[in-house]
Amino acid sequence: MKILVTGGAGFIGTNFIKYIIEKQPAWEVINVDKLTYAGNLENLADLNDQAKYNFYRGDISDKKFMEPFFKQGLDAVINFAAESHVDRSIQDAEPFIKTNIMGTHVLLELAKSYGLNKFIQVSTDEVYGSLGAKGSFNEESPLSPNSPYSASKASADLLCRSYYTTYNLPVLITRCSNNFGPYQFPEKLISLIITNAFEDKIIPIYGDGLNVRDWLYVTDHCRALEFVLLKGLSGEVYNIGGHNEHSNLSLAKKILNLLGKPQSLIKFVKDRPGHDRRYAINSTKITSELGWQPAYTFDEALAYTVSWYLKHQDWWKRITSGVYQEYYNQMYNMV
Ligand code: NAD
Ligand code: TDX
Repeated sequence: MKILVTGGAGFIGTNFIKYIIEKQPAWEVINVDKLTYAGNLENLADLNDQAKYNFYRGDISDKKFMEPFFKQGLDAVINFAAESHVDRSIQDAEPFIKTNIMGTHVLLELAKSYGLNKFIQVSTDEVYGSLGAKGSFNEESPLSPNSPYSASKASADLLCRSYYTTYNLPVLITRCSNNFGPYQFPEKLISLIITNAFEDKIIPIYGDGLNVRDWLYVTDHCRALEFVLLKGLSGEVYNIGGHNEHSNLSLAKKILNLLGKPQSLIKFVKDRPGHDRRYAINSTKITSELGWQPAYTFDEALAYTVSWYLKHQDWWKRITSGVYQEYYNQMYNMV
């Protein structure tokens, strides 16, 4: 198999490439990443001497740049490349439209022109919008995105759907719940709590802290994508989740306990505009049809993640200086 992974220098892409190279050593993996603020090649430095792994810096929305990869023949594309942070999309939606929608369109067009066996669009539960206190999202739930980020991901999903229906392109869409684990950029809740708490900085909790997210360890997401790659059916959507619902406040308290830090670090700040109240994923389909289920419990994966960040302080300290710091200061000024 020869696979093109886009956005492979980001959080989930990094974990996926490391996972798949170990699990499927015969596969050839091409990683194309623009290396935005969220892409970090240092994550994959240990793969540089692997003959079957190659990295190219480029933008998925640049058709000329992307064309040769498709022209030379691919078995599959796994499209992780995206602008992924909701708060950034609220500040400026434009890069989200360009990469998440127009970039996906370029990949679909090239796949249509040159052919392949599978096009996996890595999407998110956020496209379904927000839930009340009960219920969960299944694959038939209506798309009802509330942020520019989720609207851009939903748009890409609809383009993918149309390329399957209209051109019979073998597109599969996955919609996963919130991921956590090593290499997550410390702007997302769990990595932010760990890194801030470690430095005794405040933990900003939006609104009343009772918004609920359904968490999945990143390696379980990567395994699910491997299942979809090997066994998934064209035109299908697969939800991915591990039934781990936690309010943001209870999660912050849990992590502070793990780190032995005081709860007084928690600070309630101005709510995120359009903040989705609750996500919960029904993943019965991928479990019953493809045989996937999570391998890690939430507590063991969280404890491992906390210890990973403690062991890899150089990694996140390099990130939290510079560009990210500017963005972070801007966020605090919004409070
Ligand atoms: P991330 O922000 O950590 O990484 C995104 C990567 O894409 C970065 O390496 C970045 O450099 C690259 N990129 C951005 N624009 C690009 C472009 N135009 N061309 C090429 N590369 C580009 O994101 P992540 O958390 O790893 O998410 C990966 C994918 O999974 C995204 O599509 C996201 O929507 C989806 N997803 C994420 C989560 C989550 O909890 N993080 C959950 C469900 C789905
Ligand atoms: O400082 C914070 N304080 C806070 O209370 C941050 C960064 C977040 N939050 C809240 C907002 C959400 O309710 O925590 C929750 C999680 O926030 P994020 O980590 O920003 O994730 P979310 O908005 O849920 O989106 C994530 O999951 C789905 C990823 O960023 C998306 O890429 C993915 O599609």
